[in-house]
Amino acid sequence: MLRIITQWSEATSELRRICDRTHDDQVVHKEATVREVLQAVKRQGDRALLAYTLEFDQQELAPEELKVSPLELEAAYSQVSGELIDAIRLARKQIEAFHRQRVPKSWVHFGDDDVVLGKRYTPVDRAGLYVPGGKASYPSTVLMNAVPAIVAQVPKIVMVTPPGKDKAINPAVLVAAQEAGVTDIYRVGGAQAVGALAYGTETIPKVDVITGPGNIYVTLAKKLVYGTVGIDSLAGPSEVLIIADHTANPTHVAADMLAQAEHDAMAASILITTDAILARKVVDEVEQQLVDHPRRTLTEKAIAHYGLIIVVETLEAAAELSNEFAPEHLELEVADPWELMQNIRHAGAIFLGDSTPEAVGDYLAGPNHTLPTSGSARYASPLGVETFLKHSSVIQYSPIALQKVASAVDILATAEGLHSHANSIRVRKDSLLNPEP
Ligand code: HSO
Ligand code: ZN
Repeated sequence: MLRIITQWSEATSELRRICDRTHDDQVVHKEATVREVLQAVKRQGDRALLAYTLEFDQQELAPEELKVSPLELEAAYSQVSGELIDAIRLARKQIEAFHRQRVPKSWVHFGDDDVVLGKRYTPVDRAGLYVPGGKASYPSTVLMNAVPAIVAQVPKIVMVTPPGKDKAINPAVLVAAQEAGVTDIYRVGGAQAVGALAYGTETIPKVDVITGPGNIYVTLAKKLVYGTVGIDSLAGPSEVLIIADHTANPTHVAADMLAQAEHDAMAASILITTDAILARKVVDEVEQQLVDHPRRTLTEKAIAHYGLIIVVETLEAAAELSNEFAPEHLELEVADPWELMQNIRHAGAIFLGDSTPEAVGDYLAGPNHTLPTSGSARYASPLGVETFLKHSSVIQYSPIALQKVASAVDILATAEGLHSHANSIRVRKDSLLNPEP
């Protein structure tokens, strides 16, 4: 059922179809609902949150239940295994170590005549992390969002996540949040949670930046509140593109394609290979590994609609197609992945060689797993410490330095018809002519 194609024109049109898979017609209709939800949260605060939680999540909360209690946070530890806690701790440590490397640092440059120029980095005051509920409630995603915010030294970090059955939240998510250092957690999800973070309610503080993945309603809500707050990105369904040559292992390639497909019925798994025999082996392997897959229906759906194998003549051609697609995840399963990487221009994360499956990066290699999707790797980067920082430009001129540029500023200001701009230079004439020693 995995299709193999060999025609270049078919390959490019199929890649375009897969890349554009999120732009469905229903979005317009959903956007109207999301606007309504956001408006209600803005006007009615907590009351709207509780009403939508009842309507969309079928959970009836009292206002004081919106915030997860210290008791529930503590209890989460007894609901997960010791080995999961250890694995979460290892992942946190490695993600933190990676994100601590090359945190952007403030700098100043002292030029001639005491011109001082620089950049001053400061964190946002408050960050809000969205964590999905249900199937996609991942502790790894909590770490990938919270740890960079902690490293950026954001003073207040809050998390929102929808309540499941019996108002419960996945205990592994609660453990991961605490291990990362987040304890202000609110039991609310969907567009209403994004509205709460953007506008603030009686219980939930307004934040400056909202990060984290979610379903289409969450994504549309993030898009609509952008401007009131900052956001990380608009996450689409996950995707992997694997470039493989004759040295690749078909069992491994198939496993990695399925690891992406099992995320979502709209996830994309693409193989571009120079080896037609490998292509056929991967088709068989995928079939075989699907036989007793616990998420078979969903995974099969993803493979059927957005699974694809393209056979090309050369690795250069494979890289060209990959650059067109700009995948979220790119695996280079070839004899010399470093050499091939020279040809890669657009990808969210690049995994080199057979012993680097995407899963290692999804969990604990250290780099972030929140990556640009749907072709946005052409212009965007992974979530990082920078997502929670901004910088101010720093400028200081001495009198001598100002004197040197005074007439140029005057001329520019006059040319723009901005009298007071010019005047702000002229009124300093005295101090410019008689600079302090
Ligand atoms: N591959 C997903 C991240 C993830 N995988 C979470 C497992 N858990 C998107 O990059
Ligand atoms: Zn994954």
